[in-house]
Amino acid sequence: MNSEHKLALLLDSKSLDRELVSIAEKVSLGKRISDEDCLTLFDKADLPTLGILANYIRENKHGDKVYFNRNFHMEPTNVCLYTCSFCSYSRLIKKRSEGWEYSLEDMMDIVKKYDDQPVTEVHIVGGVLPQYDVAFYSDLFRTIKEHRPDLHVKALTPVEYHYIFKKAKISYEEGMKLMDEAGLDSMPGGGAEIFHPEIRDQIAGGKCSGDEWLRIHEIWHELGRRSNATMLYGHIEEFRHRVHHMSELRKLQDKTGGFQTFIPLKFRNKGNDMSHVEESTVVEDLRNYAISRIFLDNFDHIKAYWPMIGRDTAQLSLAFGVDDLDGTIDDTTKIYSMAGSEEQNPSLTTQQLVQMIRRVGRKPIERDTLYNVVTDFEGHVFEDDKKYKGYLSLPVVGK
Ligand code: V47
Ligand code: SF4
Repeated sequence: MNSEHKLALLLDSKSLDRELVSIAEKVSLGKRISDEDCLTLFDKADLPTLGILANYIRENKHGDKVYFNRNFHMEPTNVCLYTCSFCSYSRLIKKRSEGWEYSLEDMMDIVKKYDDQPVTEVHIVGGVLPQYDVAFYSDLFRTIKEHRPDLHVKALTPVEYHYIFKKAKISYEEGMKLMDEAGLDSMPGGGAEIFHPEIRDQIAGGKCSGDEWLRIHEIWHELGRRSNATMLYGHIEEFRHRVHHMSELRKLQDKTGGFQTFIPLKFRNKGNDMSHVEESTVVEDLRNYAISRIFLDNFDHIKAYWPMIGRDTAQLSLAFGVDDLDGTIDDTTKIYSMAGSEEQNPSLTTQQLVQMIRRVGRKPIERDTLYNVVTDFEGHVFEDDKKYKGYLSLPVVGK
């Protein structure tokens, strides 16, 4: 049964809550749901219902395609001036000696390690420290581009940009223009956490506000460039805060169209000041993916960051609105393993990622950062595919 038939059955159902029927009707007609509808989904909708709605939208947009890219991460430092209570990764400036602080040369040594590998993107993010300023990052972006012009530099978030522009006494507009000229290609989605001040003031350690985060993305989009957006969920926020967060993103996207992907990030509670806060369940994680797919009608992609949630949940998420699994990665990020993520040493080869997608009946597509197709793996045979043979004919999860 395809996703359209399932939605038709849902609409016919006599037992479905009336408010949910009205939301399902909007979805079937391709109409936008309101903030109130979104809260109703969080409050009332069970996982199977959400799966039918989200999968219908996901398959209309992307069919069976699942995107991933080949990237590596670089983290200049894990020492940070800020004190976000969910962060397991940063070392306070007082404990500086326990952390790392790379120079431009150290960073370039990392870039050069990938010289003979077909990676298309470097993802750069880390702690905030005074020596990592406008001059440092401009030099870094320029040097990377001189060394490897085709490598897409996806770097830093409004958290760093707000800090370095303030320190340099330049406006956001001037600052983002300088970054553009230095070689920045796009911005990752981090630092968003939860925009609502009721929550942000408690967890975000004094870093940029929700409005400042949104404004820096807006300016970047006005320069004709693209970025991603995240939401750190499953801690002390309520559903209404998630709705507010996604609603702010949807409004900005209506204005600029510059966001590519929404990435819900599940809060992990190991080794941070919020270890007493229980983590969300897998059911809640899947509900959250599905609701974001239904609500964010103007976002092309919903990404599940597999190192954080693990491979099994990542596979499941593909039936709940997700169409992107981030990258092959290469054990180069410590942000999540230190917070207790499923994957302690996240690393998957292209073949493993392709098989992971095929095993749930979807079609793997390697993309670049801007979603141009690099390789369509349709019909592609790897040398030792035989061991996966039994799985390749399985129907798509949920079909
Ligand atoms: O902003 C930190 C999150 C983010 C924890 O744009 C935590 O393609 C859960 O934004 N539990 C940074 N999350 C990472 C990020 C990202 C990741 C992958 C792809 C992209 C993209 C962006 O990590 C931070 C924060 O929200 N984070 N600590 C934690 N304990
Ligand atoms: Fe610093 Fe980022 Fe950690 Fe906050 S989340 S303490 S800004 S490294």
